[in-house]
This record gives sequence, C-alpha cells and structure tokens, in this order.
Amino acid sequence: MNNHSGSAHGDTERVFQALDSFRIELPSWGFSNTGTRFGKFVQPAAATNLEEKFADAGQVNALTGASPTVALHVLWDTPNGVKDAAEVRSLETKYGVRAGSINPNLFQDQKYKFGSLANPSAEIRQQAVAHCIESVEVAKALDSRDISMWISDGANYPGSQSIRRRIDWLQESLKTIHDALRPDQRMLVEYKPFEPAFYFTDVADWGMALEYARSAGPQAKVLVDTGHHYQAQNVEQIVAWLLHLKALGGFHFNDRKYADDDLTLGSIDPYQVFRIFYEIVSGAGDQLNDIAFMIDQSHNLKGKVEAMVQTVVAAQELYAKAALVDQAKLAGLQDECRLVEAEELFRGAFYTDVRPAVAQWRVTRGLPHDPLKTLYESGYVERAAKQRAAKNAGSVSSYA
Ligand code: PSV
Ligand code: MN
Ligand code: MN
Repeated sequence: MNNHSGSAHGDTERVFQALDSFRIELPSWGFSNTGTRFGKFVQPAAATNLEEKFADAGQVNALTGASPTVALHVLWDTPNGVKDAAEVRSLETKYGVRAGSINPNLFQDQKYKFGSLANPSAEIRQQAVAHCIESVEVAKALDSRDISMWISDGANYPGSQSIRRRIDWLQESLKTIHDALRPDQRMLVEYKPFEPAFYFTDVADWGMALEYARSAGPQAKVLVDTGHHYQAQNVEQIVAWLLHLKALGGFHFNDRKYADDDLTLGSIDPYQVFRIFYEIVSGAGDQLNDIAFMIDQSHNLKGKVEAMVQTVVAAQELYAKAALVDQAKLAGLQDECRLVEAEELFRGAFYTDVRPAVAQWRVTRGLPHDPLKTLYESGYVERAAKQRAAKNAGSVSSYA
C-alpha cells in the first residue's frame, strides 16, 4: 500500500488516525421517498416517518461507526417546532444517533413563490425569518450546533427582480436570525448558482455566501455543497480559500455529472473528493473540529440505507487516501518545482488501495469488516420493506 512514498506500516497508522476522528452526518431526507420533477418511484423500504428515519440512520451508524448524527429538516421532521423535541430526544436514545444540523425549509411553502428571506414583501420576509428563528429554537432544544441555511431565493428573468435591493433584504434577514443564535451555535450559509431559480439565485456562489455570513455576524460560516457549482469549477481551491479565511463551516457531500444531481459521493469523480479532502487534511489545522461533514443526497433508484452505507464507506476511503499524502515531501517537491514528481506523489496516494487498511480499522474498532455485506446479511432492508409496506398499504408516502 505504499506507492506514494510512505511505509506500509506508516500508511496503516495514518489511515487509522484519520478514520478515528472522521465523522459524516446523514440527511434524514435521504431515507424517505424522493423523486425528480417528472415523478417519484416509491420504495417499499423507504422511511415514512421520523422514527423510521432514525431507525435507518441508526442502522447506518451501527454498521459504519462514522455517522452518529442525522440532519433534520424542520418542516418534514419537526413540523411542530420545539414541541417535537421530546420525540426526537427519545428517538435519539432508542436508535443511538443524535440530531445534527437543523435545516429550515424556505422553499416549499406557496408563500415563498417569489422568495423567502429576500422576498420583496416585508411581511413574507418576516414570516421566513420567524421560521428560521423557530428552527434556531429547535436546534437549542436538541443541543444542535448548526443551522444550515439553504436559501432557494432568486429570479427567473432579467429585470423581473432587483438584484441589489434583494441583497439588502437578505442581509437584514440573516442578521436577525444570527442574533437569535446561542453563543455556541452557528449559522451555515449554503450557496447554489441555479435551481429553482434560473436567472440568478440570491446566494449564487461562495463569495456571496461569505459576504452574507460576514454581515450576519461572527457565528456565520459558509457551507459548501459539492453539487452547487458550475461545471469545471475548482472546488478544492474554494475550500483552500475558505480555510485561509477561517470561514469554512462545513460540507454537503454528493456527486454530480450535470447539475445538482445528488448522486453518491465519489461515484462520478472520486479524484475531486480526494482533492477536497487533501485541502482539509493538509490545511484545516485547528479548524478541523469545526468543519461539519454532511451528506446531502437523496437516492431515487438505489436502496436508501444501502446507498448511505456505500456513501459513508466511500467518504472514509477517500479521506484515508488524502491522509496518505506525504505533505512534507510534497511541499519540498513543489518548492523545487519538480512538477511531475509532485503530481505523481499526489496521484500515488489517490491510487493507493486503502480498502484493506480501512477494513482492518473497522475490525479493530469492533465494527463489521464489510458494512454493506453485513447489511445484506442482516436482512434489515427486507424487514423494513415488509413492515413499512404493510403499515402504508394503500397510501402513497410523501416526499418527507
Ligand atoms: C436543494 O438544492 C438542496 O439539495 C440543498 O442542497 C439543500 O441543502 C438540500 O436541498 C436540503 O434542503
Ligand atoms: Mn445542500
Ligand atoms: Mn442541493
């Protein structure tokens, strides 16, 4: 396992060290039935309520040991706000996973047709702010640190909305929400250049997200969703900059081929994930503990629990590979501009097969050697399909 210039023993140690602290959050919405705008293919094993989402997340964590938290979407998971906190608390205990980041929903309600926090109507903005403050309260009740803000606002046609006035409105809204945070909480501002709006979105890229975060207050950081970039954009460079500016709050990981496809992490371009992870392992330093690694995927065709196990495993493997790069040696080669040798050292880590070391790590930590195989052998998905299909007979489950 040492074609990138480390010793085999040293490699195994690095892999173990990297994985011991690597945690990645699961999205509750990744366990329920989702679709495209053309339709939805319902899966009998998909979770149809919060308990089933917790059960599935608990299963993924039991198999991987790397995903002890589950992100919640307020409208779908805690529709009654803080009143639902007690139920969440009991599900946490029952299934061994905790509530993670809290996601307000600023895109589903009809009133947000022309925007939420940046809507031209002061009344709608106020309602959107109130929903976000309620989300902060939910987070407080659950001891969740992060509020993940995906602001779907934007416009479809030139001239149809004022780009500049919306900046002011959004800044004001975010500041008000920031003021509601507890000192140990954070607001993560997610950017996305397109969809659902296709002329502009109000938070289109990392520069805008950074500026909105800065003007909101010191507890606001940027959230990088890997699917939310233009094709060919250098995401690892954005990550390096955000680290440099101490403004990286976390990631929503997924892969994409065309747009915000929400495909399995590393299924299309694992080298990009490796490059992003390399920026983290080499540059995060004491920021590392404050970077929230989260999955943001919803699988229409793949089995949900299988897909999540596969994703966590892929993330662990790519993170382990990034940890294998001999950073001091690479810096030396870079300084001497030994370009091909530097690149080969870097690529060597990426091409190293870390799967045996990762499996060994699992066994030494009391985890299944092969989580996917153990999942198949356990019959969990079949059992869930039977129980859930019987319970839901005759009713079509909703998105959430
Ligand atoms: C929509 O693009 C989206 O995928 C965003 O990435 C959010 O983070 C996610 O939905 C959950 O609201
Ligand atoms: Mn996202
Ligand atoms: Mn997205």
